[in-house]
Amino acid sequence: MIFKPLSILIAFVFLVTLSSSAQQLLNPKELVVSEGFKNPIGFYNDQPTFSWKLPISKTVKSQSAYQIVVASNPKLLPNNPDLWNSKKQLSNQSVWINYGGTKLNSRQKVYWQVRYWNQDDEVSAYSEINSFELGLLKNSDWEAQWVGLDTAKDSIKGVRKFLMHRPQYLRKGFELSSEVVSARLYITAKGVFDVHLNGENVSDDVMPPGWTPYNKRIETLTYDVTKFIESGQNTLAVELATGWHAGRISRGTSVYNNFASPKILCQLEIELKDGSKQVIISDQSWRGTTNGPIRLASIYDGETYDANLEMPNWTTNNFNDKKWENVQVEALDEAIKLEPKRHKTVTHNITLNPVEILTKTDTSVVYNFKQNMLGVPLVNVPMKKGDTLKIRFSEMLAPDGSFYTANYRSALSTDYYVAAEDKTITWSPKFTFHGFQYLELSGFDASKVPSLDWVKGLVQYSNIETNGSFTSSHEKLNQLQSNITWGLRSNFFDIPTDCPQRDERLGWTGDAQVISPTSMFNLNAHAFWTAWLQSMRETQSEHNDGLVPFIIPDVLQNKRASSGWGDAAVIVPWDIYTVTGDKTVLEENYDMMKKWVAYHETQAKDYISHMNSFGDWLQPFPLISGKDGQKGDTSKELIGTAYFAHCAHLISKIAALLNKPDDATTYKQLYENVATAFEREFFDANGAIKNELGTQTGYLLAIYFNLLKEETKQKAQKHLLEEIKMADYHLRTGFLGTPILPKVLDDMGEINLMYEILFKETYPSWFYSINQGATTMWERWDSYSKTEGYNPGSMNSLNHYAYGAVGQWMYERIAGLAPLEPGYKKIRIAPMPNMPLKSASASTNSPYGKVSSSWEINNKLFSLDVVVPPNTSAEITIPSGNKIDLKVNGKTFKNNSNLKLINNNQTSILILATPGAYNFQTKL
Ligand code: RAM
Repeated sequence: MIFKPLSILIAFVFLVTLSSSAQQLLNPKELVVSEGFKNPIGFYNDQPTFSWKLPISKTVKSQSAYQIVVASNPKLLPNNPDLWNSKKQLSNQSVWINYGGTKLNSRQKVYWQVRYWNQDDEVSAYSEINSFELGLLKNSDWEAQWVGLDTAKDSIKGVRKFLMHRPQYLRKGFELSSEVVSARLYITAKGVFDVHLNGENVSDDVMPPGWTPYNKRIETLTYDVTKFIESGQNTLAVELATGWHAGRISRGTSVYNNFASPKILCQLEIELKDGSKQVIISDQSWRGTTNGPIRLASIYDGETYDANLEMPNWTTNNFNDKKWENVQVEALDEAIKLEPKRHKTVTHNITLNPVEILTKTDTSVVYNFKQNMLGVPLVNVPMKKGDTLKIRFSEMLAPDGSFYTANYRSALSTDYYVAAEDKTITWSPKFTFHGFQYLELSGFDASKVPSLDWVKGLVQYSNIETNGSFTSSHEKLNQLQSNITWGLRSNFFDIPTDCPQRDERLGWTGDAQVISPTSMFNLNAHAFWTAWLQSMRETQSEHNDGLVPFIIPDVLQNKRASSGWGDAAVIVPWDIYTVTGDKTVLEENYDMMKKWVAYHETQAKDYISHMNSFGDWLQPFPLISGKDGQKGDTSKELIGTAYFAHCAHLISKIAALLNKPDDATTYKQLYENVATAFEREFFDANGAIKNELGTQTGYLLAIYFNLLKEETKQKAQKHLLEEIKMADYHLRTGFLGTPILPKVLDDMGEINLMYEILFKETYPSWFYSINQGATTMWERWDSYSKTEGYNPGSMNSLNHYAYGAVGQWMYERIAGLAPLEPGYKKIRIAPMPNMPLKSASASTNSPYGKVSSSWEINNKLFSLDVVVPPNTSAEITIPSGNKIDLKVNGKTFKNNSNLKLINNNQTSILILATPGAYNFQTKL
């Protein structure tokens, strides 16, 4: 009897919960701040934006309103947000909403939640509470000082007489009187570091803090170290090497001083149980030595480790540093900003095992990983006391099987390990990296037979998640996609680089400019690019005339720019905006863009550019011989003028988006003036290039950048086709022409031709390199051949991503997936099936969720699967004029609330789709 009313009550509560949860919309998910950060600590941005995704649900098509609540304590949410309450905002925007609350401060932890209203004005539950915690935002937040040993005085002279600083070991003991509630370690270096607390590795970060223009800004890292610290005695220990800061890669120009001894800056802030706070800083009380096991470490030249000099327990309390030296101290410099790192650090993300052992002699062995990569080896090798293991790297072997390193040029790229005992050693270098597919070991215990498990390849790149995938029925096209992806992985080492292996590895802007759209399909590289753009702005600020050097960070310091390279200042932000819809990247870089175009103006006379240029870099079969031939046959005047006009055009569009109507008019006018001059100077009435050599790239730039009157353009298109025919339907394009060739041919309706060029097997073509064994993109179309070996050109990398820019077209048109409105608010699904493909499919994570397009042809039946995420819409083009036969999810197509026919002609059907998953089928 007693239980009865209770069980009725329980049943009632259950029913109420059930019915209310049946009505309640699913809450928003995948909350992020700014460029995709999930619950970050040490966050860089005190004016973040907020983004979330709507759930996939029948009742949620779009958002009609949202509410964000932000508080300093999770207990205040959702009803008492003390920092910001956006209130209900009627808006379909679910991404990049600007924070509009109270000013936030360094170290502050901020909690937030969001809810939305759907298309029927039904409200969701609030999302889970997310948070972000700011890092140290200003130099004045630092009590610590730069500390380190004077390593310049004991350094040795390395390649080209550059100083090689001995790596340093620095430590500090401290005592805590009470237990720890929470602890944050804020740390950075003029150099690269690895930090330990009480014998534990604090993080897996590789070579932090990464590479910025160090004379302007050094990034800082924040680690939650609560679990590493205990009451009583503790030890903080740091390994430090030159990295990019004073290493040979810095080239020792005045800004990047080769004599500057590396230093660390760290501040450990601890909250104790007794309510007090204790701060341990880098200061004169630290001790250091250079007599540790890492003897030398250089990005280009490799690392040397001597196990005889190991210092057991040096990172723990159990060590006496009496014989170590006092450190030198340096005050902070107001001119060098310390700012939290604004993108992910490099980490070890993939482990590769070698696939075969190629050559064995008594003293050496060569391993093949069958994949070119950037990384370091992890060796597990039997050694004899006193012997030195030597590890060399190579991208390909010479046709006779010999180990080839000449294309590394002056980069020695060799690691050494000196054994202290007879035993199997386990070791990996820490402050260098290599680009390689083959690895040679020598100096191991010759009595042992080398085996595959002696080595592994630890693949390292900025810890960016994979964002998309592309696959098809064609093996070589899939290999090309794989090569593109590996090209990206191998060149996203904190900054976008040209190559990972030779004495370069620099932030070449032209390469970046052409690859950014493809990179965004494959990797979640939003923050990666915006971080590098900050470095670009800082570098440009050193030049009063708006010059953007062709390498960022600018180690050359030669005050030179190049058209097609510096234009990254305008094109990369635009590309990132197109893919993300995040206007922040346009706002942040707007002044830089204008200054760059102002620089264009200084290099032009009567709107014709005379800017220096690398031209259509590495165009095959140049008519000009010698070194100048590397720039291809398209004149620098034509290229410079084309980019001048294009950048002015982009700025006019960006100005309109940013509500700057006057600028929009001014830059549109400038674009038109330059375009008119361009046509007058370079094109005759028949649409042929005049005064200069006619090239594929010359026509491509004119057409793609919209620089010709309509009638001239149509004629120019014919000349382009002739150029292609004269090249026997092969590429005659270098770094600048290649990425736009597919887009132009596509716009011209020349899909068959583009497929023909893309599927060519002979030189120069994408598949040619695959036929020669490529597993990454190459710098030259013929960087290597199975019979001839390496191209003898001194500049010849097998891991250069520029020609991978075709990846964008593979996603957009082969599989058929593209943003129609910025950030995929509206999506274009328009696959272009063609011989020899039977199927292709791609997906990518848009800011609104996963979007995909996947088609197949079977028995003349075309089938297309698409996924359109919530809060977007899609225009879907079915490549068949046969509306009668069109089936959707197995049923004959009819207009309904989800799908509407908007056009139908002889070759295609155009349908507007609301969010959902659909299958379309039609006869071809
Ligand atoms: C090479 C670089 C890069 C290119 C420049 C012009 O040295 O590798 O790819 O942009 O030259």
